[in-house]
Amino acid sequence: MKNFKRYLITSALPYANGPIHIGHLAGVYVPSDIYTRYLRMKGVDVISICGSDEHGVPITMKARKEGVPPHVIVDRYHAINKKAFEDFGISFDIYSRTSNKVHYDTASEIFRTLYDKGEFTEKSTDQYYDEEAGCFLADRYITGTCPHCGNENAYGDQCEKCGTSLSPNDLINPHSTVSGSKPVLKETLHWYLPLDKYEPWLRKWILDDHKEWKTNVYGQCKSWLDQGLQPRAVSRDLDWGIPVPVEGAEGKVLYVWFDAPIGYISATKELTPDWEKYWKDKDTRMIHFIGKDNIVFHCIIFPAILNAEGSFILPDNVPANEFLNLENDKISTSRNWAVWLHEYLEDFPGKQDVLRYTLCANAPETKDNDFTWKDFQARNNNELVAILGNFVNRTLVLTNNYYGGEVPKRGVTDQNDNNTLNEIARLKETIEASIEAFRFREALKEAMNLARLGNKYLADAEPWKVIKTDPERVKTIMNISLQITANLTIVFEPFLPFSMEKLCGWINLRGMKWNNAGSSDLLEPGHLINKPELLFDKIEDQEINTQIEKLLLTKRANEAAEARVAPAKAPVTFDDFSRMDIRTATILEAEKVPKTTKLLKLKIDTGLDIRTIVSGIAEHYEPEKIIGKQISIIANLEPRKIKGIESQGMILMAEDKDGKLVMVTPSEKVSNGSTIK
Ligand code: B3M
Ligand code: ZN
Repeated sequence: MKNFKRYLITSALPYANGPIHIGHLAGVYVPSDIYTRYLRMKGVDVISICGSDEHGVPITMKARKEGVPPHVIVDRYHAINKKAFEDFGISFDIYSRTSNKVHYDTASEIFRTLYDKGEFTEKSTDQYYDEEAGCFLADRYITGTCPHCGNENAYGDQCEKCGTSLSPNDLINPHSTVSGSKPVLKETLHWYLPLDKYEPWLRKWILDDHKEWKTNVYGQCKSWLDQGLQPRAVSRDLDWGIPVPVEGAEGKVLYVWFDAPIGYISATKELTPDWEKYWKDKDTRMIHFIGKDNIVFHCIIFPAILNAEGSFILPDNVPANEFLNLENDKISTSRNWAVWLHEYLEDFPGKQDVLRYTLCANAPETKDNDFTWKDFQARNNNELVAILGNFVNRTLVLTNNYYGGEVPKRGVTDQNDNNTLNEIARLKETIEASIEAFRFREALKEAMNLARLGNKYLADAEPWKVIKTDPERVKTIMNISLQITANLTIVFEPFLPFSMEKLCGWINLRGMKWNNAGSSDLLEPGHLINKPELLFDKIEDQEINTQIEKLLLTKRANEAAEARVAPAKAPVTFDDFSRMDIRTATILEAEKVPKTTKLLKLKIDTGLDIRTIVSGIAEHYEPEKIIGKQISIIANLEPRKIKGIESQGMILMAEDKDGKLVMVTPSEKVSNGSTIK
């Protein structure tokens, strides 16, 4: 790799429309912070940039929902999120916001440069307009019926029921969520970035020159490029955002994905007057930390903008992560299915590192991953407490007991001592290589292996026994254990900054650099250490159960909110009910009724007889998969001819709010013909 003079680390600017949760931390901010802290310890010139993304429809939607102006929303969440990052030790050099003047100026200037160079194309299209509210409607502000599944609440950009992505013109019976009225099509002019024009350049820059990018990132870029890039509108009809800085663009603002990445530049300007050396010198290595949903914007659109502008560097790597799920379900703000950072801190005060550790150990680096509270507890109790905490504690307590806290001198070393000392140096190299490759899970595992090494060393050397027979030997053992401890403070600092800060205080060791790691002489003989406390505490089942119950309550509340059950029917008498002969039966044969889509012809054993029933379940069950299934039927329903076949009864099905049909099957096998009452 090229030798770079400095690093510019950016982390996706979170929308200031809600608080930060563990998915954000695991996907973007913990990895970017590990990497930044590591680079700082290496002593290289590095800055870490982040801030709030305060424009775009996500913000105006939230404001409309609460009935307040958008600035109220962004002020609130900017403050909350800035604090959450600080609380968790995410050590940005600046946490800026895209509503700042310097950002307005920077984004406008870049737009204007591209405009003056003739890099945009202009195009008029018909877009939905709300005549009652007097505004054009962003895709998310239009709902209507999905042409694919009939869902009446599909959005202009996507049907959340069947997952199809839509454009507003696809919706049947569209209406505006702003006023409820039926929108009309109206012509509007926008500026487009002709991505198709940059395609050959992007292909070379990514597919040839950046083969080292993570597979998930490279693969997504390749698939975008292979599909062919289209011109992309970089302006919107919206009343919240940065005005398009050209004549005749009243009421139009920059598309949020045009201005947001420029926020990295504006924030750097705000941070330092020396900003140009980070952005305009080819010796700067720029790295974007993002989640997978932001790949196209950071790998294709933003580079195309930077390239068109001409004076800026491009990212050298974009180590995007996949998504983190929570207890086997997608994290969702609207369903409150998340662990919010501020709530975590209330429930687990002082335990930021435990969360950082769990999220890194389980980071969705190559595929989506799951956070569970049980795993969180296990990582804490079995790894942080039992391995790292235990080793450090034994070492420091014994040093205090035997030598009044004074580091003893290492004497003659044996084979095991030498192997252990060599292993310290080797592990430092391994950890470093993993961090450099953005494989933080692996790096963390290797760091923990250093603590494991320490435990094994102590267990084999048994200083607590040897002290009685050979006190000289124990000095060597404790010296080596202390050197391991000192090394731990360095290699764990990027991952567990709060705990390592404490540990550094206990062993009185400050100002270590990354390259001090691997050394066996970090603590000089005679150096004084302090009295330790416990580095980590056990987390009890009770605390974990509280969290699991909290999620269970959320799940129930969501289910209740989502359930739209059919209204109750008029009461019937017991007599009415008992006139129905409901029984168990088993399906013997099943086949599609020719020339129909919904009907299956079933031959069933009712215990009374073998008979034929025609049932409208063909869209829900494949005939060959239901043979042998036990079902419930109404046995005395008057026979009916359906498509020329006599149907002798009806099978009972449960139908949910979405029209999904499932068979009502006895919970255990019973003999056919058993009555249901
Ligand atoms: N705010 C999207 C997101 O939070 C967006 C990132 C901008 S990075 C320049 O996922
Ligand atoms: Zn649909």
